Amino acid sequence: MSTLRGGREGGTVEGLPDWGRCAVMGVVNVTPDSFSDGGRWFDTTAAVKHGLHLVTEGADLVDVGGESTRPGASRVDEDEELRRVVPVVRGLASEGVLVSVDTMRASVAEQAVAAGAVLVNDVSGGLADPNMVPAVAAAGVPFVVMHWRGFSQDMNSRAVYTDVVAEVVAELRERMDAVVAGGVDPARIVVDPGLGFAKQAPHDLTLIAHQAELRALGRPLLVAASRKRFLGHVLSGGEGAPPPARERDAATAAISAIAALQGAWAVRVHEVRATADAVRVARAVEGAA
Ligand code: PMM
Repeated sequence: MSTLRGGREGGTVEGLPDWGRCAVMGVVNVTPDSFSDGGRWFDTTAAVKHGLHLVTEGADLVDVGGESTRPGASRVDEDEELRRVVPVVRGLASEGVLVSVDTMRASVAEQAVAAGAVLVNDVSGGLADPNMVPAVAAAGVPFVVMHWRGFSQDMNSRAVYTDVVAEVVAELRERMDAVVAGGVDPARIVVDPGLGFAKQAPHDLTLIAHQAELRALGRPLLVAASRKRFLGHVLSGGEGAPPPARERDAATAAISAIAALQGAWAVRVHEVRATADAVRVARAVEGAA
């Protein structure tokens, strides 16, 4: 019997297509300082063009964000976040792209949905803004609930676990319950372990190795490993300087294949082409099992 835990079990999310394999979410960070691609798409026209390019490379969804969440980052002003995000969402949605909005603010989520976004991706899982859960419930759109322990400025100090898998699962379950109690349709919830958020490299790797336990939460899983610190750590062997973020795309594609084979619903990546290939290969292997 096969030991593969197939992607078809990744589940479906009410309100979004079933792609029949792990979906690919391409990232457009409209920020001057994002963790891995900051400054490159900090202009509406360039950002829309980049999002369209990611679709041609194989992205099923494009995630648009205007606030950097790299470790140590301070918060962006609400007006500035709206100014960055909404026109890019509108531009991509008007071209028929399925757009997700990456924000911790209810106002940004609401205006992005009004501009055509079909999914709200909140790295705080609704904790940063008390108006977020009611806004998502009212909008009736899918919602990504990520594991989060606090804002980026001091999140590294919160990377303390006795059993990272059990604690992340328990904290995510708590958030899922709160989000459902707040009126969000459980069929529209996606969960995400929040790789790199209040986590050190060994925590991230352990969570990937134990993806089946996260899937036991019973909702589709989003895995967002792209270019993150733990990959730099793996590539440098923990010694010497890690390769820069933009040289971590092959490592990212490796995680995409692993996540897809373990049944992730979607992977969120900056460089789409290699991951689009990786998830198709994973699906083919799974089909042959
Ligand atoms: N990571 C980043 C931004 N948004 N969204 C979800 N759902 N999960 C993540 O892990 C996540 C995210 C930070 O990465 P970036 O600044 O390099 O895009």
